[in-house]
Amino acid sequence: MNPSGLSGDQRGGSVDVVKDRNGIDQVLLRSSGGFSARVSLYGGQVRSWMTDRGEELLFTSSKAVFKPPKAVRGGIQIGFPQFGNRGTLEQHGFARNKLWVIEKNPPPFMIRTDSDGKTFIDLLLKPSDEDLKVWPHSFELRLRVCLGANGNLSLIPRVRNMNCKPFSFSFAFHTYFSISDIGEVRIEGLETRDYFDNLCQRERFTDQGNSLTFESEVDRVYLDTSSKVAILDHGKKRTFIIQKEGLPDVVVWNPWERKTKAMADFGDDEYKRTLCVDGALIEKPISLKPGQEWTGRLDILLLYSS
Ligand code: TA6
Repeated sequence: MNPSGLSGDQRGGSVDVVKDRNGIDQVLLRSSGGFSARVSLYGGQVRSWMTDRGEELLFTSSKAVFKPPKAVRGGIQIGFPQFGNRGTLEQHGFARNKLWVIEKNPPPFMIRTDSDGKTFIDLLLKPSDEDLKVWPHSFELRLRVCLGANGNLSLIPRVRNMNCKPFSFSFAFHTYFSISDIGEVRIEGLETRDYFDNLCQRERFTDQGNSLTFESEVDRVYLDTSSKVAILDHGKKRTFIIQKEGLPDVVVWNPWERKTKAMADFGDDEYKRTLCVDGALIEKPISLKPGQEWTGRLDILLLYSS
């Protein structure tokens, strides 16, 4: 199916909708430069992001369960209306486990979208009666997934309060990057920042100032970080540059050996080949008045080194 009219300007790119093995729609974005991305309407999750060389940039576990109601272990999951497991809501909120729809004519954006000449799709999630029972706030959650000709991936989330009273929420793009080996990567851009350590009852620490490397389990929320963070992968000779707006925090997670073995949908050794680095909004939830909208933005750029 080639649903022209689904996305805006495609110039040389294409947008197709295919069914997955559960009969759920997946949107296949292809850029004029030969890059592609696949987005599932289940969870609004980016399931794949592939280069013009056919290299997959996002990790998906070989043990992932491709059957609702659990989110597939990998890709880019949406954490909304919370990230974490506090309160009565399920871990990381319900948005990643709900069926979204394609929105053909989204309302105007309040920020630059920079989508001209790119291939993109707009998705929408509204709460079901079941969602309203666990989180009694009417909202519209929108997501534009945009693929540039050069492969850059942009995610633009929007949350609108459709209630007659204010609500607050947190948000995260829980992103499983595919890496060569956990011993071969480092993160730059988080030096000297404070972080909550989930391995120490969320105690607050200050980063010591070196780039972050990995020798054991890490589960941290870096607070109020700079707008640019880089994941340098020496093994694959490539760097992911993460640029973000409206998403001040960064979650860094690698479960390491013991925790990975405890997860049924994570292959025993796979912690070596993935690293989660999430643009997020956690420490200071956003409060929206009735009718108000919040917009964020995450751009992931790929650079190769020789
Ligand atoms: O900080 C990331 C984190 O919250 C970890 O604590 C870990 O539980 C991970 O997300 C994955 O969560 P999930 O619910 O997808 O198994």
